[in-house]
Amino acid sequence: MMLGKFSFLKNGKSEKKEQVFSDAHRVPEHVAIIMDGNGRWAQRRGLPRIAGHREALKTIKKITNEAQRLGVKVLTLYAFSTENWKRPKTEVEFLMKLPEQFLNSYLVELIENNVQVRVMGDMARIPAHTIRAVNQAIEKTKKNSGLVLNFALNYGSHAEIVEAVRSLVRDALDHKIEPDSIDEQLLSERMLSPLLPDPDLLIRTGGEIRLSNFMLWQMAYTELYFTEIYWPDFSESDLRTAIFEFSTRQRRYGGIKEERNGDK
Ligand code: V0D
Repeated sequence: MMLGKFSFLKNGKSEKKEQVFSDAHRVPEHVAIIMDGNGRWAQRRGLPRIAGHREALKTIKKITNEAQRLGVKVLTLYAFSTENWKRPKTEVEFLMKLPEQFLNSYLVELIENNVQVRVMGDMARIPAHTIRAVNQAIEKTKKNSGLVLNFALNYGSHAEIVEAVRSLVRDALDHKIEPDSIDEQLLSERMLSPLLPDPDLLIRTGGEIRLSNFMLWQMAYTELYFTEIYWPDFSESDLRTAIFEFSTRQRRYGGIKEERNGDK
């Protein structure tokens, strides 16, 4: 039954598309992606690593469109980690031009598609030209009500948690909060993603099977999906496969919940 429901997606027949969207629990609300394998994709073709990063931008655009089409509400993409500064200076400089390249190519279309661009991470070390481009995109799309396209930029989960704790301790020392009032909710609110739901599905491309300091707090209950496919090769149908796999896991969980709780 579910296979049927998803197989029509491949031919994109719109009459049945409705059914999937009305069955919202089968589509993850928030998908997070670790877009790995770009350098290896390029090297395998005898190209410099940066050619892979450039190709990665096209994949972001394709996957953003498909995610929106499928009814995903938030797409978080791991663009640059706090550990990525260890890469050669020339590669880092190239990477810092990618937000501008991406936005020059696609911002107009993102605006037309009602996408909201957001960024989470420590902007302190990001070059001014990059920040300018990113802020402009955030500003120009902030009133949009469609898919939230959230880039993790100079992001690290441990640093995020440390910052959240510091801000709570400051408030406690200022007698703004009681130490005993600190709970999961309060800590969540000090994270960099306070207004977003936690990711339902994490996809990591490129064959590594680890989280690499990505949204550790937020991913306590996230379904994890790993694929060998390099990010530049990751296609719309690969996204549908990942979401289909997610929906089968959800369905099993739902079954147990149904037995226990009746309705929900
Ligand atoms: C390189 C693969 C989009 C992973 C994707 C500065 C690494 C391509 C952005 C981007 C990067 C960021 C913010 C924004 C719009 C676009 C990006 C970086 C790297 C690091 F508002 N791709 N991308 N940023 N890569």
